[in-house]
Amino acid sequence: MTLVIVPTYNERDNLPALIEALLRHHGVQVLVVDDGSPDGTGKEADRLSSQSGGRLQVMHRRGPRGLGRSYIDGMRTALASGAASICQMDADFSHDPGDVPRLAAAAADADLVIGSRYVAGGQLRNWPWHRRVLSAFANRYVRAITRLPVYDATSGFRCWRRDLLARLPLDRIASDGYAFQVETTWHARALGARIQEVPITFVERRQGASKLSGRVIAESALLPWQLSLRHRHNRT
Ligand SMILES: Nc1nc2c(ncn2[C@@H]2O[C@H](COP(=O)(O)OP(=O)(O)OP(=O)(O)O)[C@@H](O)[C@H]2O)c(=O)[nH]1
Ligand SMILES: [Mg+2]
Repeated sequence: MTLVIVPTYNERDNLPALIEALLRHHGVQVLVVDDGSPDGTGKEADRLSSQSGGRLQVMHRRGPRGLGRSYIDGMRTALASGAASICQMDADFSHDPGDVPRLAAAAADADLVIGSRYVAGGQLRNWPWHRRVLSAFANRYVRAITRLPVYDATSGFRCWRRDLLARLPLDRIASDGYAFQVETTWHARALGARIQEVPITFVERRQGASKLSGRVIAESALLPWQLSLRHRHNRT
């Protein structure tokens, strides 16, 4: 079974179509991790869950919100569920739910599969130029400093083989936005994981507003330096 973790904050209008598209795939289950969205995403998720025949679980988080914390809580629950592979994706249709079986299948020969915009065949659609520049720069920056052998380390569309995810030091991961993806990739490599990138087409969000903030960008700018310093001191 493949469990897809979908963190949500104000994604009510995207959620029904996303869940329908995901549950169309045999052997796929979904865990929505909602951070008390003011727009009622959590309630909508509960409604969809009640019609899902047990294939959609909903976690309602309280306290400070955050993408990284949501993923960590979701990953713990996912590991407890016994899923063989655990995927993560955004709720806004930037990631195509139709790609999930392809990513999950690639996890047969890799420990971490990253849906990548920056390998041959990867594409960006309808993204404004300033987002393209920021994302391309961020990935080159991360690769130059951390030497991670990955072209899209900030991608949030991934599938983990269960054994690798179980070995990640989840309680030591502190970063939140895009930096969370970089930090988990870093740990994967430190654990000797086989990391594979498969091309995806990333599309501008369908509905709702972006949550990209200055704080998220600042965190992402600092993290590669912290990781490479840790590495020099031989800690992972
Ligand atoms: N649980 C939770 N989910 C979040 C939070 N912030 C963003 N998300 C979700 O995480 C996914 C990816 O969000 P981001 O890529 O950071 O930002 P975004 O809002 O999608 O921004 P754009 O894609 O640039 O429009 C989406 O499904 C969001 O709803 C948060 O604090 N908590
Ligand atoms: Mg998005």
